[in-house]
Amino acid sequence: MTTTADIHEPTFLAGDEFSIPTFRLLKQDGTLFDGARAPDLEHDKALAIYHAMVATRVLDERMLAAQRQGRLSFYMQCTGEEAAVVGATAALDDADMIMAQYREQGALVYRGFTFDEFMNQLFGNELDYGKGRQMPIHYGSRKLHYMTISSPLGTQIPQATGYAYGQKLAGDGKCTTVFFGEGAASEGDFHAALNMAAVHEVPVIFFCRNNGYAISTPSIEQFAADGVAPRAFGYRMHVIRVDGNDILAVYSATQEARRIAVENNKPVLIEAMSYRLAAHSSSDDPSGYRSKKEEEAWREKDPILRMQRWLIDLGWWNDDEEKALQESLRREVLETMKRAEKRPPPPLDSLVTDVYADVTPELQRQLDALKTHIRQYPDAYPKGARSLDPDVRAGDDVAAKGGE
Ligand SMILES: Cc1ncc(C[n+]2csc(CCOP(=O)(O)OP(=O)(O)O)c2C)c(N)n1
Ligand SMILES: [Mg+2]
Repeated sequence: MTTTADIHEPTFLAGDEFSIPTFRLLKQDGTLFDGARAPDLEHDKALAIYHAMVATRVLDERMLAAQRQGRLSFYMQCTGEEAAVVGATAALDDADMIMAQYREQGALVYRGFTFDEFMNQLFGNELDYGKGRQMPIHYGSRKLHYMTISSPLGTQIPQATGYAYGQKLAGDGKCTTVFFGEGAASEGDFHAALNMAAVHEVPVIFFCRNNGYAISTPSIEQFAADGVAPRAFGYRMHVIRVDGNDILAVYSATQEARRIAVENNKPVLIEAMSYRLAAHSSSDDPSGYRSKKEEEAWREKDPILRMQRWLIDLGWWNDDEEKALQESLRREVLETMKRAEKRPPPPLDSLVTDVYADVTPELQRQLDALKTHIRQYPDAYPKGARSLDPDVRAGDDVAAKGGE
């Protein structure tokens, strides 16, 4: 425990003496601030980062449009926060664990999750790793060390501490990065996670995306303190606030955070200041709670444009390449979407086959009752659904033909 000096007057402190600066390297015009030094980012890696940011933006635009056309039930965009998410991921080892909230698809794009894999989850078809049991955007990939998304806010934060504790015990030189919004940081789980991580000295990076809103609640109405960063002091944890729209600053801060986490077994808190440029989700309409003027001011700080200008200045990118990239990504999104839409859903039996080692009699009874119901009311179920008999392939579908 820290010993402190005695005082003999009741003197209260409110933390006002702490003012947390924001780490910035890149100006919006693509040039560096005076005295700023760009991190070591070689040509291929810089372009891989840029490619992932643009791919995330294009995927988000097309999938929101698909939701509006009624092809998809739900979607969430990362728009405006691509630098924070992709920049952080690029600074990690590819085998480090990532536990995300739900707006971090850029991390998956960077690690190589294919558009086909995105689409299979979004449409809940037979190739979806989650077997169609979750809403769209609940991605996960064992291969890419990306824990499956779960909707209840904050649950992934203490899980990250636990996972990182396991990594420390294994001594494998890996760490865990957990992403969450400034809104989720108001959950009790956030505090439990930070305290446990600091006490047990585990290699975890707490990456807070402060994007200004928790659905319709602006961050100024969420906490009285100066954002989320000062909370680290309460747990005696390293902390940095970074401009989340500055790809170089995010990359550099996360690289250093990883070094502290892995070499010293110390947790680190990063607060990335950004803005959620799109609606909270496809079910939200921000015009009811914020002005176009505010959105426009942030559009001027677009992280993709900022990086693009830096790349063009270096001679690593040009307008023709930009146009070709945009076109090929759009085409790829549309092609993969069409493919995924056509695939049948997972077999009905998969609802119960891996809940327990063996299907329990009660689950079997429920499955049989469901099948009876589908046979009775085939028109109420999606056409093209697989046969109720797992041995019969789609096409020989019973429900789609109007029942047995
Ligand atoms: C425990 C819990 N409470 C409430 C919700 C509903 N909810 C979903 S997203 C959200 C806002 C989260 O805001 P933030 O953490 O800032 O993330 P952002 O959406 O801004 O990326 C809320 C309240 C939930 N999913 N889980
Ligand atoms: Mg938020």
